[in-house]
Amino acid sequence: MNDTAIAPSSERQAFYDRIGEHSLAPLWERLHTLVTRSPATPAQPAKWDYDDVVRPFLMQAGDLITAKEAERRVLILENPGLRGHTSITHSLFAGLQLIMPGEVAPAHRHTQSALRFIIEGHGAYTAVEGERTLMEPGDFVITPNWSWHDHGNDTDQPMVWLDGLDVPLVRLLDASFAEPANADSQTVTRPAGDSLARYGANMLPVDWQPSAKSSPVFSYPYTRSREALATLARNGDPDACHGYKLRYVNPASGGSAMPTIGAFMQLLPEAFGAAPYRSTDGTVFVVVEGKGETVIGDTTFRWKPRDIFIVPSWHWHRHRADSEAVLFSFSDRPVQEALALWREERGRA
Ligand code: GTQ
Ligand code: FE2
Repeated sequence: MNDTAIAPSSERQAFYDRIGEHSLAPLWERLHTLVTRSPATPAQPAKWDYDDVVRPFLMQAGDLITAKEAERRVLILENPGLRGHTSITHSLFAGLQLIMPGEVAPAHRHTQSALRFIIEGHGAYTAVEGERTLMEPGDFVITPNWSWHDHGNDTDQPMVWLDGLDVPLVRLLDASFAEPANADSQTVTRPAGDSLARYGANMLPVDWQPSAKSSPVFSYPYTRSREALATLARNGDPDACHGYKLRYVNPASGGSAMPTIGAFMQLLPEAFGAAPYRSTDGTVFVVVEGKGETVIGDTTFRWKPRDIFIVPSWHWHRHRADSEAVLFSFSDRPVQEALALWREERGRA
């Protein structure tokens, strides 16, 4: 790859200046940075240490501003290669949201899709379209695009979760719409657990036809995901790159839970050393259980529960688990697959 632009002679530069005044530019000065032989993301590998770094700052934010005033009290996990862009990968946003006891994050809706992956606290709720879901660590909860949602904490402990949204993707497409609700909290119209019973028991209501592209199940409890992984680990051999890995699905379609964001959970057995892997979907990982490390390129990131790390597009990486480990992850893979762009490559162990 040749990274250096052809040095323009002063005559060429004068020409560029003349055409620039007419909103014209020479493609030949830029083509090599656009149509690259392989992905050249500005996103960098990075890790956020939850217990020692992020959590103390998050609690300080709790003293600084209320959830109501902030609308959402979130610390953005901003990729060091994308500072100022509010992005963790080129297409995705991630942040850690804190709700203190007694607080409400007021109801609104928007065209951005959101996932919540619960980090700490027990029993605060997210309400989606009139149904409250109580949250526990390891639960995966979705807020499909254009669905009303508010969050509230009726417990006596702080509640923290990771937000994953397609904000940068929607910005790229200039397709953002949003509106606040009339009241801070939605009226509860269905009991907690209703959508899980209705759509999440490997059954669907007879004669029901999906009206949206997102999953009708709002909550994927950790107890169920964890049990599935434990059973897989007892019953067969791990994948060389992923260990035991499952993806969260929309039960009505078999596709991802939301059209723009794919989410996954994997179990790495004790002392497992994964083979190298890379794919075009830059991926955010959250450590749920266990200790280990992930080597991304030539940097080793040590991790423990609640740490968050990012593997940018097309970066070779390999996971190693000291003790049995569980990793949650999300990426824009469904978007890339729908557009026939997604690629992966496996290396030798
Ligand atoms: O909880 O509704 O991190 O609308 C960013 C935008 C969270 C939310 C974020 C949002 C939310
Ligand atoms: Fe929101």
